[in-house]
Amino acid sequence: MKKPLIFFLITVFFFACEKNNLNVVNQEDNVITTSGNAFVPSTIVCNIGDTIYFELGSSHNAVEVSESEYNNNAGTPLANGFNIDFGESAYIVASELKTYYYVCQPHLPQMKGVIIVE
Ligand SMILES: [Cu+2]
Repeated sequence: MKKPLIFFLITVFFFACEKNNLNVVNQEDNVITTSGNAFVPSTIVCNIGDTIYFELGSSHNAVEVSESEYNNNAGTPLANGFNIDFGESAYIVASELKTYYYVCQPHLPQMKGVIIVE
């Protein structure tokens, strides 16, 4: 009687692994790099729970700001927002259903980006 249960658990385990791998593939698409004074891409649309990777050039940072700071080309960090330092490779998890606004502080007003979580 135990064999079907073990088979079931193994099947579930493999399906879980397969789903994980699919997520990893999606995550690899969510990579933000820098080129000149721009984030590439400057707009990312992702799903809640996705991981977003930043690979910043040495003269660029990525600081989350409020929507109004973003619209005013201002760089005051958002309280409890993400703050990725100059030249850093790091990631965030899009854990909130919202639009994340971020800027590169020394290259305002032109260097800005958004992450739209659907
Ligand atoms: Cu910059």
